[in-house]
Parts: sequence; structure tokens; C-alpha cells
Amino acid sequence: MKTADFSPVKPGGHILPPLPYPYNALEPVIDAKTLEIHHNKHHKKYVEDLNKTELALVDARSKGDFTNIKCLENELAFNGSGHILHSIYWTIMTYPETGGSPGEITTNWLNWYFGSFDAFKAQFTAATIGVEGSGWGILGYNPAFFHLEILQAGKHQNLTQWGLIPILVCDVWEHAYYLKYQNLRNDYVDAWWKLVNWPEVEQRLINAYQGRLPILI
Ligand code: MN3
Repeated sequence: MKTADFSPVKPGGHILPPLPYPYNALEPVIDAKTLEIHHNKHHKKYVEDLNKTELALVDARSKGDFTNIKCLENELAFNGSGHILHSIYWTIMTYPETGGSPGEITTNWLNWYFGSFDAFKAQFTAATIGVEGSGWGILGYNPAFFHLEILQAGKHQNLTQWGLIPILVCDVWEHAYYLKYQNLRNDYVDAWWKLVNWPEVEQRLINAYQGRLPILI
């Protein structure tokens, strides 16, 4: 996670963040081919389409022509949310079995709201596996309620609570796991827990509830 970049992104100025590890780092849980396509094709396309959409809106504003506004706003939500969630997803994973265990602050927050770590993990796993079609399992901090919550994201942008800051996210679009796991989403999600980078999750939680930026990358 970057620690001190507060510069605003201009329209069309988003960039694909590099992975914090090589493409084969997550094997055998996530194979190198899947990770390369996921990062360098799928995430890259979300960034490109977010930039295109923002620039199209600059053009629309300059011409006062909002004929395509419904389509553009949809693209903004879909690609912007896709860019944000993938940027977080890469950083909250690390080499299998090297991410340690949940930190003290994370553990306290999970216990307080969900009852226990095991209860949290069971709900997160069920919610993630249960995503209808393409989407995400998400643990986030909601500054409106001062607590954590588990949500399912439909596609990238649906079914959220406004203001929720994602802390831990698991991509269950088929492109995230299908080469290795085919239809066995359960097996992918169960194995994915071995990748979680708990110190990163702890830092993201601290940043979120202390209102520190950046929250994303
Ligand atoms: Mn994806």
C-alpha cells in the first residue's frame, strides 16, 4: 500500500498498478496464467475503459451533449468499481501460507461485530461462494455505522452500502479461478484463505477507521 499519495487523479488519468509479486507467486492456489490474464488483460481493460469514459464525459460537458449519459454513468460505476476492487485484491493476497494470522486490531473488530473469527470466516465464505453470477465477497468498514460488514458485490458495483470502504475482497468472477478450478468455486474460495495478507488487512482497517487516505492502492 502506498502511504502518502494524495494527488487527485485527473479525468482519464488512471493507471494499472503493478502487482506486488510475480505472476507465479500465488501458485498453487492461483496459477500464473490465470493471474497474468486477470491482471494484464481484465484489470487493464477496466482501467482503460474507466479512462475512456471519463474522457468521454469531458467531451460531453464541453459540447453540452449528454445523449449517452446513461451509458457513460453505467460505465463509470462498473469500470471504476472494477479498478478499485482489483487494486485492493492484489494487495491483500501474498505468497501462500506467508500472510500470518489476523492482527490484534483486526481480531478485536471481527470478534466484537461477528462474535468470533470463525463466525466471520464462515459468513464471508458463504457470502462469497453464494455470489449470484459474477461478483465479489467483501469485508468492509462503513464509516456511517463505525463497524465492519460483509457484503456481496454483484458485478463490481451492485449491492453495496454507500460509503463502505473495502478491507478484504475476494474476486469470484469466473476469470479469477476457472482455468484451474473450473466450476468448483468452493474449492477456490477455500484455498484463497491461504493467500490472505493479514498485516495488509490490518493496515487497511486502521486507515479506514482513522479516515486516512489513500484507501485504495
Ligand atoms: Mn476480476
